[in-house]
Amino acid sequence: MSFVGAITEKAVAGFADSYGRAPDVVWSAPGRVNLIGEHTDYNEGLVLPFAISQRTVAAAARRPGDVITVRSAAFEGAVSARLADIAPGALAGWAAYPLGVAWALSQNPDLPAPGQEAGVELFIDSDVPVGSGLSSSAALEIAVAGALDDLWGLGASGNEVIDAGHRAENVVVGAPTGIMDQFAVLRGEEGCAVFLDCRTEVDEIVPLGLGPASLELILIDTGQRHANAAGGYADRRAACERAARLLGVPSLRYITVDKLARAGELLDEVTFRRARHVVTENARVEEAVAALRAGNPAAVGPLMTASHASMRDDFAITTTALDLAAETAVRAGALGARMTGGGFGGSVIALIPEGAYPAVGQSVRDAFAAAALSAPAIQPVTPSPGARREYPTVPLPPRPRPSRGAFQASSRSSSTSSAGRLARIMWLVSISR
Ligand code: GAF
Repeated sequence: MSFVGAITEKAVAGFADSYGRAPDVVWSAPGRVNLIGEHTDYNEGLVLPFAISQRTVAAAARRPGDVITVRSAAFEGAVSARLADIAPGALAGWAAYPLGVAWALSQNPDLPAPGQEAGVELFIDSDVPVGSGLSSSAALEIAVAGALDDLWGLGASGNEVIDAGHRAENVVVGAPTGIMDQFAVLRGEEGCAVFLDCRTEVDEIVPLGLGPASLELILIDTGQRHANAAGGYADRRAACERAARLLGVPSLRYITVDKLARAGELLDEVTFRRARHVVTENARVEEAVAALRAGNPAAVGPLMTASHASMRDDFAITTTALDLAAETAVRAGALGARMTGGGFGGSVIALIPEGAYPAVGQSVRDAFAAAALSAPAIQPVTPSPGARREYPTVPLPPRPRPSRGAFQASSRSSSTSSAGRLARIMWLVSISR
C-alpha cells in the first residue's frame, strides 16, 4: 500500500505496529478554520468555515466479536469496549470521541445494525493541533465515522456521518457544541468555504477567490489551549437559549438586526450583549457570502475585524493574547482578523495581501514578546479538501438498510415513511433522556 501524505503513511504504520497486520480501510478528515460566523451554529444561524490541510487519519480493520479497540499515536496504550457497553457517561478522555461515534452510528435506526460482529481495531494519527480552535475533535469523529461506515457496511449518507460525529460529541463526550465543525470537515473543498445555514442544514460551497484577488490567509495560534467541554462554552450557549426564550422565539435566528432595539428593552444587559453578538454575526456572514459571490474577498476583511470586536465586547470569549494577535495583524497590514473557533484561547485568522506574511508575522511575534506572552505559532493556511477514504479506493459495498427506515440518504432530517419517522423520534427521545 502507498498513500498520499506523511500522516496517512504514519497512521498505517502505527496500525501495523499495534495490530500486526494491514488495515482494511483508511479514512482521513481535516481540521477546520471558521472564516466568520462564531457561536451562531447552535442558534440555528449562519457559518462560513473551511477545511484546512492538516488531517486526522483513522486506519481500521474488522476483528471477530463485538469489541472495539482504539489506539492513538498521541496517547500510550489502548482503550477497548464492547459496542453494547458504550453509553453516554460511560467513557472519559480522548477515546470517548471514536467510541462515541461507534455508539452513535449503532444507535441510528435508519442504518443497518452492526450486530454481534461489530469488532474493530482502530489506530489514529493526526497533525491537527489539539486545543488550537481548529476542531481536532470533528476531524477525529468524521475520520472514524467514515472508517466504521465502511467496515460495518452501513452505507451512511454524508449527513448521517455528520450526525454521528455531532451526537458522539454532544451525548457521549458531553460537549454542547453545534453542527458547524462536522459539516466543514466533511464537505470542505479546495479553495472554498462551506456556507451552512444551521436552521435548514443546507450547505453551499463558496469559492474564496483569494488568488485572483492577490490575498492569502494566515493563522496565528496563541498557544493558549481552548476546550469546548469547559464551562465558558456551555455558559454562552445557555445565555443564547435564555435570550431566545425571553424573546419568545425558537432560537436567536429569528431575531434580525432591526429587532435588536426592542430586544434590548426585554433582556438584561449581559443577556442582551450575548444575543446582539449572534444577531449581528449572522448579518456579517450574509454580507461576507455576498462579497465572495461578487468576487470581492477583500470586503470580508472589515467584517472579520467587526466580528472579533463583537466576540470581545459582546460575547466576551476572547483573551488578551487573541485580542493582541488580531489587533496587531490589522495594524501591520491585514485587511481583517478575528479569533476563530469556540474561544477562550486558540487561534486568530487574518486576511492579508499576498506577500505580507513575513511582515505581519514579525509584527505579531514582536507584540507578543513585548507583552511577555509566549511566542505564537504563525503559518499560512489554505482551504483544503474535506474527509475522504484513503484506502481502498473503491468503497466496500454497503448492506441493505432496515426496511423500517426508508430514509432519504441525502438528508439529515427527511424521513419519508411514517415508520421511519417514528423510529427516529423514539431514538431522539431515548438519547435526550
Ligand atoms: C466550537 C463548536 F464545536 C462549534 O459547534 C461552534 O459552536 C464553534 O465552537 C463556535 O462557533 O468549534
